[in-house]
Amino acid sequence: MTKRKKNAGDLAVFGGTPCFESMLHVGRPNIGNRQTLFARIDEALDRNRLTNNGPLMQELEKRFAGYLGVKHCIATCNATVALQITIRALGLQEKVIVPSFSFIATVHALEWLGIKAAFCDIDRKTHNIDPVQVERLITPDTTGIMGVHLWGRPCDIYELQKIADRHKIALILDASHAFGCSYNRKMIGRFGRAEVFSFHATKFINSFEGGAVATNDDDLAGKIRLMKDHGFSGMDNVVSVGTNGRMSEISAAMGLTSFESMDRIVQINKANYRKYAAGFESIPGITLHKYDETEKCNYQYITTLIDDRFPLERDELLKVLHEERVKVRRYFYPGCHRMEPYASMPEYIGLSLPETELVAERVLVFPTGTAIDDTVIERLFELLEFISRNGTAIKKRLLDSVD
Ligand code: T4K
Repeated sequence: MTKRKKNAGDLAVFGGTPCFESMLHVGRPNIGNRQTLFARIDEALDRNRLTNNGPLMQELEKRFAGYLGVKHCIATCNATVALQITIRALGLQEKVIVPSFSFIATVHALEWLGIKAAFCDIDRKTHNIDPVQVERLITPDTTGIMGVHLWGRPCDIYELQKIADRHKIALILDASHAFGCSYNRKMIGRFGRAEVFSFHATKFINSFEGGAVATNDDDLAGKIRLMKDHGFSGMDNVVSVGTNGRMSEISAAMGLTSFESMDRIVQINKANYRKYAAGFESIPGITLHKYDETEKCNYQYITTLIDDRFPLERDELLKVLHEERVKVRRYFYPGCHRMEPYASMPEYIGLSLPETELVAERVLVFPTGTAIDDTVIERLFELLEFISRNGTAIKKRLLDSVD
């Protein structure tokens, strides 16, 4: 770490030395026990079984299903393909209601299958799909609702399920952020027709690339298993349409090893979250998006909103922090409805989702995970306090540098 900053000119954005020697990342992978990982990879190599329903993948499915308390956990190559397969296996068509404030994969999965997204606004307090708005979007061609547990914070499953039941449509949940989280003391993975997890490298536990579908529906699970393997039912016997959604053995090795470190990772994430929470108390204009600590949480995202009390705009702060080697992210700006191809589609031109747009304009996600510790967070808060105190001078110099 470098010496303390005394005036605005010491900021890296104006030519000073960056605060951190190496970049701090939001999605820095948490690496589990390397010896265990290498031993598992060795076993796979010795067996000459690298993919296609291998024993490590089967072990992962069994252990994850047990942990989630769900009948079926079907491992996949990633969450995007898992969503596509699940949507297809459920027979969804025409129109599905989905929040615009999510990673673009949530919406692309629908569009890829020729299904129209009915973009729904969020609840500002939770950043999750707003059931009141969902109800208003239902039309005769609506076949499903896709909720997202954004940041690992469960969406309002109870209300969404009631709406789905009332209209006899499917509820499917994108739980990419929510492995290890609970809703009303029950693990996420048991709700709706199915829930989909991501184990991408940037997730708090990972399988390099990977995902899974969790469901209690035997029939649906059977369809998904077939579809993720080109519809093969045994050798030479294709019985349904399918794709390649398989999880490889090396991914399963990483997934299992990562899973075994989960408690330690969550402990670190939680400690980081509490340290951030205390720090943000003294920075007017940066508000931490809180987790419900009475539920199980993975604490993998440190999400904040920047408001007018902070002297810099969100994007100005992002620029200053990036130069200091703090790679904060403005997930999921500007909202899927404002990204291509959706922004140019006639049905979405002029679409206004005020809550989504407000949150997307203000959101800033900070680094956490096992690569971040108390010392780093303390240094980060010294920097944020410095920026907050010297905001007027910094803003003026930023504006001058644009002219
Ligand atoms: N639904 C939701 C709600 C999702 O959030 C996602 C994925 C999906 C569905 C689809 O899941 P998958 O099909 O991917 O399983 C990242 C991830 O790529 C993406 O998986 C994730 N959501 C999204 C929220 O975050 P980016 O564009 O931020 O990735 P990237 O490469 O900029 O990485 C983020 C940071 O992490 C960088 O600062 C660098 C660091 N990093 C990244 C990787 C991959 C590392 O330090 N090491 C690494 O190996 O999307």
